[in-house]
Amino acid sequence: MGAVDVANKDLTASLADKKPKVVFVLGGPGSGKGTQCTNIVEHFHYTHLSAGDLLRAEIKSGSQNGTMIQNMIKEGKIVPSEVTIKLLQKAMLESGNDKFLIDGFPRNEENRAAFEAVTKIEPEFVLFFNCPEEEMERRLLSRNQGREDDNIETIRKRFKVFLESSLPVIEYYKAKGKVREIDAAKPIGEVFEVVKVIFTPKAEKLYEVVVLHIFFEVLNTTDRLCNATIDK
Ligand code: UP5
Ligand code: MG
Repeated sequence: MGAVDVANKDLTASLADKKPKVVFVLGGPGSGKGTQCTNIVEHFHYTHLSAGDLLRAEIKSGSQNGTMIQNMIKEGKIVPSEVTIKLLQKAMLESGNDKFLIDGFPRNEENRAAFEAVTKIEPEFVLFFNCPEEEMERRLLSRNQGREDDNIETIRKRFKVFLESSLPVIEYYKAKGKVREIDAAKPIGEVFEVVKVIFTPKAEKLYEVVVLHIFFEVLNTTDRLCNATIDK
């Protein structure tokens, strides 16, 4: 066994010890994955790992894979699973947290199967931001963050890859009852209201219902007492 294999095995073993909770955040380019992940982190204390951001950081770091990654991103193509999975594993281990939003991954069936096989982690659920292409295109063309893939030619390629390769992953998890689909065409705040309900623990939701019920009971009783006093 080579030194690289040993290092990979160590990564996997240490991650398995952590038993992390993972939510995959999927949706087309510009559907709002990153924007909503930032909100979720603030409210629910997850660690946000954007596979795209990790790959872009890898380019910047001058790693030996940098040029290959850069070329693939420019073409809207999917970077080989082993590269992305290693970056995700490393980021998960380095974080002190055990709750992760994995944004923009898995992007194809091979990504999905490789992640589960290597890490032995199954997502708790999959958040799917569903947004029409015209809206996503409008958002990407007005983003202005200097991303090399935010030009109309690459955007069209990214849409094609999403439809052909990434949607089947969402269908796979749908068949397992794991997909929470959200209408992502709405304004940011409205989308987050729906997201919030999905992340709020059941016990907390029940508590809110009980509190509301008690509140209305008290209101009713007060109303009845007032009416009774007036009648007297
Ligand atoms: N915005 C957001 N929500 C809005 C709303 N509700 N209403 C109005 N505007 C809204 O949002 C995009 C823009 O829209 C922003 O300006 C925002 O303010 C506005 P953002 O939250 O950034 O959308 P997001 O879905 O994150 O878009 P992004 O472009 O990041 O998605 P991609 O999936 O295309 O990009 P990613 O970085 O994940 O991947 C880039 C490339 O890396 C891929 O094409 C691929 O080549 C490579 N890659 C891999 O090979 N493997 C991987 O696993 C991951 C990436
Ligand atoms: Mg993003």
